[in-house]
Amino acid sequence: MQKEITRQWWKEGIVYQIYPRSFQDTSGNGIGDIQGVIKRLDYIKSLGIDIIWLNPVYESPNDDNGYDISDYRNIMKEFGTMADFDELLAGMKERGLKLVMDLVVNHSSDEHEWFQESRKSRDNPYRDYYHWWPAEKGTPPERWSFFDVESNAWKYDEITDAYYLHCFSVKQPDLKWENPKVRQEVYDLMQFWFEKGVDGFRMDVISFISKDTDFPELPESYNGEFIPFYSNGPKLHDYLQEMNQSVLSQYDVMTVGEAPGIGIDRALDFVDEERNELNMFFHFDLMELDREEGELFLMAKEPWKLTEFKKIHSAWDTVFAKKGWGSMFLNNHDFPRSVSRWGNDSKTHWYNSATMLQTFLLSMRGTPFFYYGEEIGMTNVRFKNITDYQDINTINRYKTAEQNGGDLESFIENEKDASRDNARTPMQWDTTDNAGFSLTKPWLKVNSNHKEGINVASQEGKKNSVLNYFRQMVQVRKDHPTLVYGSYQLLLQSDEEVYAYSRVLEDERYLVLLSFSTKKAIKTITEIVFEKAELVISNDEIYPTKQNNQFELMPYQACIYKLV
Ligand code: TEU
Repeated sequence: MQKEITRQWWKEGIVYQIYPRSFQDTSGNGIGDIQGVIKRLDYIKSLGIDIIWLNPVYESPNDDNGYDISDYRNIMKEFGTMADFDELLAGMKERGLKLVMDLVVNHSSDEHEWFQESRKSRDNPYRDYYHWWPAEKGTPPERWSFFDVESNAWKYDEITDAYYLHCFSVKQPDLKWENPKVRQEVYDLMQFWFEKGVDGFRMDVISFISKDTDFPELPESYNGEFIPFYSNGPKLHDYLQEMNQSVLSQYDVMTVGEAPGIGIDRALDFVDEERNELNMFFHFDLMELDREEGELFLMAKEPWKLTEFKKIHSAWDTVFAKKGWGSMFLNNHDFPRSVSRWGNDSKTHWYNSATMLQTFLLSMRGTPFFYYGEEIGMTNVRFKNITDYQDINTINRYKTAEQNGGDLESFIENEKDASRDNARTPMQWDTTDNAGFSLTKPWLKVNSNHKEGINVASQEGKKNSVLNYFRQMVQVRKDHPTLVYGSYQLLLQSDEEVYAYSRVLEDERYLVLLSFSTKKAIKTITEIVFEKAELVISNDEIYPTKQNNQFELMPYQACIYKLV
């Protein structure tokens, strides 16, 4: 049955994520800034995208590059001023671009005034803004922390002889959502940004906000995986509904929650329209595909399989077939570059695989999220020395390995594929020494392949460039609402070389063929009946075959056909 279509700008829009630290430096300190984004607005507009998601730009001591916020109503000094921000927003509105900000409210920085007050005394008015465990109760029950060298989420604080909870670094204490004052503070700051005119929020680890504040010992059912355990908070949906009622429902805005630990079975709890919570969320199933079981940062020994890749996307499409709406992404600031991870960044296959993956994202149901540099096929940097890494995640896990006498060489081998810094190297604008990102030494080394064609300037005037294919494919999605709203049917389910599917809306049908193989592939589509397949777009030459339903694909070729 065809789902009833409710058209929304955030369903039809294409998102471009900007990690401002790495996008464009204009102040000359080696760090990207807001003026840098302003400088590149015409470029961004030229991509055909509609929405920018900006990673955190708020005041922050940068323990975790802006995900540790010390003032939610001010701009990070390295990035500029509020006047710069206002100029950015105005420049975007002029160009018809929407702005989605990052909302990081599971935790704040320990340098936020709330925490500074909270730690002063046990009866401070802000005490209850955070989770404290008085030392006289003994050592608190085990909780795991992402960026803690000891993996311990409890940090002892001498001033009040108590421990505070930090699911991320020691400088990211968790806010206590159980306190209604905290929730009101969050709604107020959201309102502040909406009143300025921002168009929505991407909500950082929103699935973690609710906690059992008795902090019981881990239950018997606990299986060693903290992420799903953290995302199972008892009041999570009460808070999201309250947030919706208090703020979101008053504006025409887009919300996308980052939801580690949320599987298919709980998906609709967040996005079923009737529940009035969020519009979309990011699941982590794909991000776990090439990782060891339960280990988000450890590459699996076995290569990932295309059939599994298809299974994940097909299953998630089914969840939202009747209710809710999905999101599609292949990389972001936390995960390696898509072409290196899901495609093939060797010289031979780079162009086809980068454009094939773009075709995939732009021909699936669900809002597509691109990450800066993906439009030019930026690749993993694969740093060899620990001194080149800047990410707290890599650095602190390295320290842990060092302390435990772990194998540091294999640690670095793993980080070459897994580290978040792979995705954070500066945007490659041209072939000059710092890739046009900055006139001084960038905060994180530039990938040297900006000299070999992976940069905007070299690709701009070239017909067959990853960049220009991206623009063309964006236009294809815009011209064909079936690719946005149509139903999805998986074809060639058990094939390990080609991902094939149809998209159907009323009497319009499209066939999408994506090769994930380094070899030529000849496939016959038998699941659907058609007489003629008219080509809509392809990233390689088309080789006609004898039968109508047979297709020969070059390595990593992508084609979309209209079926008649
Ligand atoms: O990430 C949350 C998250 O679940 C991380 O585990 C993510 O999977 C990890 O970074 C992968 O390496 C969010 C932000 O996206 C991340 O940048 C922040 O560091 C984190 O929250 C804390 O705010």
